[in-house]
Amino acid sequence: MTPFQIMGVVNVTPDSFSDGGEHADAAAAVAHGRRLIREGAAIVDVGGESTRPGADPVPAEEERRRVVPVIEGLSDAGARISIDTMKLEVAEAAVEAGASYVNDVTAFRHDPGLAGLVAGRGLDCCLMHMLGEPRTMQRDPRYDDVVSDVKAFLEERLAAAVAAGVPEERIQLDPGIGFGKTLEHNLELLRRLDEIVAIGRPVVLGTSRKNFIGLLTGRDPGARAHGTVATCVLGLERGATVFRVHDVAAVADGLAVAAATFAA
Ligand code: PMM
Repeated sequence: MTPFQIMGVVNVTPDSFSDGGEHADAAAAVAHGRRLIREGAAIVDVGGESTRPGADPVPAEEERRRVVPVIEGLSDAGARISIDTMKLEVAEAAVEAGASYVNDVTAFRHDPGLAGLVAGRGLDCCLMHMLGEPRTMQRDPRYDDVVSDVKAFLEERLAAAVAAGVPEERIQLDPGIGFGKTLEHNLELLRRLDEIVAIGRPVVLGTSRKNFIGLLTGRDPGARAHGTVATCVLGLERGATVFRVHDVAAVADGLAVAAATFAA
C-alpha cells in the first residue's frame, strides 16, 4: 500500500492561474484527466471555477456546464473523481455524473447544504482553510500564529461537518496553501505541517505550481514542477497523505523515492 495518493488537477476554466484555458473544452479535459491517471493519479479533481487570487465568481449554471461532461468522460477511467466546487447545485450534478469526493475550498461555509449532500450520499470530502475570499484574499493576510490559526479553523470546520452528519472518517483536511497567505505563511505551514496532521484526519496538500514557488525559483507556473516535487516530499515527511498536483508524473516519482526512503 502506498502511503499517499495523488490527486491530479483538471481545471476546466479559462482563467486558472497555472493551466487556465488549456482544457477549456471537454474532450481536451477528459484526455488530460486520462493522462494524469496513467501517470499515477488515484483521484482526479475536476474544477469549473478558478479560485486564483483576484478571480471573479462563476455562475452555477456555467460551472455545471463546464464540469459535467468532463466527469462523465472520466467516470470509467479508473480513478476516483473529485468535484472542486463551493456550490451545492454543481456538486449535486457532479455526483450524478460520477463524482464521489467533494473538494470545497470554503469548507462548507459558502454553502452549508454541501454537508448534507456529502452525508446523504456517503461521499468523501476535503475541507480547506482560506482567509477571506479569492477576490481579495492576498491583500495583506495576517495571523496571530498561522499554523495555530489554521489548525483551530480546521478543527472547527471538522466539528461542524460531523455535527451536520458527515462521518469523521469521510473528512480530509487541507491547510489551503496560497489562500490568504504570504510566502512566509506558506513556508511556516509546510515546515510545521505535522501540527495539522495531529488533528487526526488525512491531510491534503495543494502546493502545486503556486506563486510562492515562483517567488523562490523565479519560474513561471508551467516550470514549477521541480519546486512542487520538493514541497510534496517535505509534506510526505511531515505526514500529509493526499497531494493535489498538476505535474502528476514528476510528483509520483518524487514521492515513490521519498516513501521508500522513509519506510527503510
Ligand atoms: N488550490 C486550488 C484549487 N483548489 N483545493 C484544495 N483542496 N487545495 C488547494 O490547495 C487548492 C484547491 C488553486 O489551484 P489551481 O488554480 O491550480 O486549481
